[in-house]
Amino acid sequence: MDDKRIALLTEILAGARRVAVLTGAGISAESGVPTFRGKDGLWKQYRAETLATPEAFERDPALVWEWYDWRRGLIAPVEPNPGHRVLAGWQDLFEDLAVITQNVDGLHEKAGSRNVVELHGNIWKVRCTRDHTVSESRLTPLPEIPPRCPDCGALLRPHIVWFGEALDASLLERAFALTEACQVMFVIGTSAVVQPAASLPYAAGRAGAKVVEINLEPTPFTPRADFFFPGKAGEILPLLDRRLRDSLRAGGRDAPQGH
Ligand code: BV8
Repeated sequence: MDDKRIALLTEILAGARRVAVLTGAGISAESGVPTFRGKDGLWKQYRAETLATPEAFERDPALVWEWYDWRRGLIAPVEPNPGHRVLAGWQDLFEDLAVITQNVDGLHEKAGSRNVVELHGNIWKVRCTRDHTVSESRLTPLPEIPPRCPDCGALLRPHIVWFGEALDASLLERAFALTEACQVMFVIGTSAVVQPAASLPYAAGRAGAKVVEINLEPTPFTPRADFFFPGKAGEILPLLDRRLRDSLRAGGRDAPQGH
């Protein structure tokens, strides 16, 4: 890790009040949650993009629910990793720290993050296809596939945004507002291709924020990043956290040891 770059970023962070963080599947990889791209993105022979669509659900709701039941079974036992925990800890270091996630695994909240915008929904929530009531369901495995609404018997669907479906307008608005108001934006563990989430880092740059990307490998956004730290989020974030807290304490700020 380039020490001079870390020192420069730590200085910028020490003066920042509003920070926004965009996360993707990569931040949960070290917790054991499969990512979308690459060999992880496969379930049986289906690509995630073909199962996570209203058409697939229309065609075969049981198959789509089998896939979500499998993912819920994978996610239920896993714990947040040091990457999630550092972000939760940063809530006490900045005046405003918001996490905008594409992940549906709920691990940011599990790590203690309070200000989380779940752009693509949450795998532990279901929605009635008749009256769109949203409720929580944590049963794994699901006793019945496809599950039905306990009130009206209609099919339940995951409360998740599928490809070709619009995101919740108020959540998207909030994500862009947080992005355009921050002084520093982190872009962590996302391949930065899925829209509209992938537009957020560019909006932050246009609004004058410093954008910091952390990823195992460069992404289409990397040429526009002010800082790019290649590597694992669960290793790089704790390092940045230690350096930031050291510099804040050196500056007389009360910044207790991190997670
Ligand atoms: C919409 C919920 C329209 C599902 C998800 C052509 C051009 C532009 C756009 C489109 C287009 N064709 C279609 C579109 C639209 C489409 C889109 O963008 N498609 C892409 C593929 C081109 N977008 C949509 O369909 C959106 N809706 O446009 O609606 C509309 C508008 C108005 C009215 C009606 C309709 C909806 C998008 C949301 C879909 N739902 N998830 C579920 O989870 O089941 S998207 C899903 O895929 C994830 O949520 C996430 O957003 C995306 C996966 O991306 P990542 O999270 O980044 O994960 P990935 O595996 O790709 O990458 C992981 C990265 O981490 C890698 O870079 C890797 O190197 C790195 N990494 C790995 N380990 C680590 C790490 N980094 C650090 N540390 C590590 N340890």
